[in-house]
Amino acid sequence: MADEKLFSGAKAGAIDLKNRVVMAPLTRNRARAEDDSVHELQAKYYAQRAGAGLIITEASQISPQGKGYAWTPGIYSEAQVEGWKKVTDAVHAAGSKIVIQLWHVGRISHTSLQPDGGAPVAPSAIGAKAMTFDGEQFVETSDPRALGAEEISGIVADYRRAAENARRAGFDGVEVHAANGYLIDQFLRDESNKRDDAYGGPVENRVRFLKEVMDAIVDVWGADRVGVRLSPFSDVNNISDSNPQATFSHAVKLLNEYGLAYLHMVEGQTGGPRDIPEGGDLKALYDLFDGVKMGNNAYDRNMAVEAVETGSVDLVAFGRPFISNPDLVDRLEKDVPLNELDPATLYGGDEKGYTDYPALAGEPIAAE
Ligand code: 8OZ
Repeated sequence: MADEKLFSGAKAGAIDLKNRVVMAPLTRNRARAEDDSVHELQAKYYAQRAGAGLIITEASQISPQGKGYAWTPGIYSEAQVEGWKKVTDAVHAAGSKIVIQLWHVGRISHTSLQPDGGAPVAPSAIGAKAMTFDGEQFVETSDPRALGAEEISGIVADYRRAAENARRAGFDGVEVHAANGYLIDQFLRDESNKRDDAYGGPVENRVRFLKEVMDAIVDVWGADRVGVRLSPFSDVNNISDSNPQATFSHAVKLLNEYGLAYLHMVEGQTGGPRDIPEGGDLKALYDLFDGVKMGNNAYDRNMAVEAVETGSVDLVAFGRPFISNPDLVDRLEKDVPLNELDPATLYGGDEKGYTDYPALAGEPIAAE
């Protein structure tokens, strides 16, 4: 075993990790079309990747309204809980820990994906002009309607129910998806949140929705089994803010109060360059958080080893490399080449490009 700290055990709140390599949340669009549930295929996929110290599932909608793409899984129905139980059992049997990423897409949706074909919801009626996939083609997101103040408590209740469902499904904790231009991020940023009530205006108000969601989820799980993902300097899904440093300083200070399992940051552009825009200071944001820091975005082995060694982060989440390398941790430890990713099989489909990437010759994949 390599003796770098990256491969040593750690704790993320109450969750014991055998190493500091995390499988990042990765949308793969292979849930069952009829009920957005996962099944044996996903159990096999995640268990194959149980070399990770922690697995974060693909983003999973907390309600039918929270859905924005075809074939993403949910965590609001009994069938979905039953399906996720197969996944958590398989991952635990293969020796890792797994948390589910709780997701509401807000305005990043299309009427064809919404209950009764209605408009997606958002803090304000401002369209993202982003793209989504409706099951047949890529389409522009539909213009949203602004949430009524009285509807917001209902969405918080949906997060609570999803958190409770996650417990029943056997997860080790949950990650709140507050990144990448989805609903919580839409509330945080002043471009997408023009509300004039208690949820909009100054940043103290724009963080209120995040706080209410966190309060509900922490009440279910205890703070030490809850993580949060932010992407302060990403404009993915056409999100923007006039002063992300100020907005996210406020958000991180709020999150720091809970004593969470971890804070997970997308460093730079989601899935793109790691550059931080002028006026942005990622380290200053990390420094506002006293707990476990998880970094993500385009890390390679050397960067990850160094980041953990120097303490700039405690855990490193790998995304795409985990898709094509089920035995990623083994390969990183041995410092051997990685399999290439096949972009054609990223979203949707079956076992091809999902559970058929090979481990190193002669090495078993974790689950086999
Ligand atoms: C890629 C495709 C669809 C959704 C995210 C959940 O960006 C996603 C996502 C990624 O956080």
